[in-house]
Amino acid sequence: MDIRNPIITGFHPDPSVVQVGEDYYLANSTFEYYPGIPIFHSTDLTQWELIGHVAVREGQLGSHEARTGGGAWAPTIRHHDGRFWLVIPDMMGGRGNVLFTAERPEGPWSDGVVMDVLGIDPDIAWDEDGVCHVTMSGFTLADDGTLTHQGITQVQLDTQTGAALSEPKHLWSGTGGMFPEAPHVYHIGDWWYLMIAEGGTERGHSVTIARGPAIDGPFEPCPHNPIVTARGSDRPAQNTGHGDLVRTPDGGWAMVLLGTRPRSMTRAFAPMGRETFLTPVTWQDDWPHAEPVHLGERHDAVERSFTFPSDAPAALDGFDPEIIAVRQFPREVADLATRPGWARLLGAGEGMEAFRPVFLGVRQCTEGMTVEVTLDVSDGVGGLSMRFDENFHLDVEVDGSEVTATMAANLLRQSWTHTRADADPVVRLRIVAKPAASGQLGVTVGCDLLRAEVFDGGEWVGVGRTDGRYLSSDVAESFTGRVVGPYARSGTVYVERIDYAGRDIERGALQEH
Ligand code: 6LW
Repeated sequence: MDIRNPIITGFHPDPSVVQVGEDYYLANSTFEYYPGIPIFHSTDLTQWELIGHVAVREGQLGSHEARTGGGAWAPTIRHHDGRFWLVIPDMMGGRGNVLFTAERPEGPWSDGVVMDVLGIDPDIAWDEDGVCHVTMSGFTLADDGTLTHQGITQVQLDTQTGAALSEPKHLWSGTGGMFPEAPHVYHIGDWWYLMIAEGGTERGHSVTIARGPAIDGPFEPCPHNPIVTARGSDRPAQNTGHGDLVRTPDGGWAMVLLGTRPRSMTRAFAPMGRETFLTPVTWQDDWPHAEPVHLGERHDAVERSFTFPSDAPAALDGFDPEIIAVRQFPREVADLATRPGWARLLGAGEGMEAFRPVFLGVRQCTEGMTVEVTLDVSDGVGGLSMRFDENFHLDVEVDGSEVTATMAANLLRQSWTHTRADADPVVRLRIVAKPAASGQLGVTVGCDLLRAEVFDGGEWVGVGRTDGRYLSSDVAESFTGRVVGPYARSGTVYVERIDYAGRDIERGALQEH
């Protein structure tokens, strides 16, 4: 298999995959962003196309109120009884663990049933008698509100009501790594397998597996656990773990899993957060062996233009399905009807520090990139932002002739201003991420160099520049990745277009730095 990892680029963590005939469908977590839970389609496991989302309506997820780090976490997608099933933890302000179903993978998906389980990362599977089992990273809740981790637990489920039909049963706690989570159960040959992630989703991440005679065990661990990890290695793909097994088109096996592409000499900073990778799996003595996850050669340039309304066939209310918004749907952020060809943003008095900013973004999906926006700021103040969350963002904002770039890294903040020579209310702004070499900014820049620029007097003028390490999942301690796009602070800001141009760096260059 010619694998060009990551198979799905930009922040797309916690992948789960299902095969139906010759088709594959894959789901990811989306946290506080809408539309929620993308569904991708492939016929070869390497080329994926976004075909829909599970959460496109109010009420399906609680992401409107999701706290930072919360929202739609790790899904499991399965096909059973002629239908698609997806279970997901909707955390920290969300609904809890929710079960969705759909006749077709692109949707529409159901409103969702909240399952009476206490845990995260639910898996859904049916035993030989058709009994539904939900397996999760389980918790118990004490009277004083304390949650205690219980390892991997399982209950039988009434799929109509979401009621648990049995007490949680402890199945396994892994091999001793922290956070045993992301369980999936499979019936392969004579065995039931329980595959999990452990070690935490950072550099210690791994996949381990156990097998037993029945869906609820007892499980014996694989003698060569972990079957996947990048820990202790200097591989360009790190954090590898949180996998789901699948048959390949030629009858073999593979695993989809999350990983990162961290940069710097120490591979310490991941600008795009966790992305989706693929690695081949072989079997020996009824145990799986996975290959270490390779980054692969990936030099295809990405060029995308987003206009309003979108001409994408699956456009959501006129918005390209790749456009995402924070704790609200793009349609709640922008109005496409007022001025044909423009998205209208109404500022609410706050910029990107807002819990629910007036912002539309696309994921950074290449190691180097330029995102440019064209805005009309005649009646408002707004700009372009590269966001991790409300505490970590780089903004370039226009207020009349003043252009201000601000890097916010939690409690640290630095601003630069530039006075425009041009008084044109239609203004072009861009943020450039350039995988950097030592010596830029006068210091060693180990991740990438971020530049915020305005088109002024016929040329691009730098407003501010900063070290991309501040906008990495490691520093922001974030489950997501960089998302870039226009926002409004106050008044009316019109957006004409968002242009993304990017490419990955040569692998040789990555080794060098
Ligand atoms: C996911 C869990 C995890 O549910 O992070 O660190 C959560 N581990 O597996 C969000 O990706």
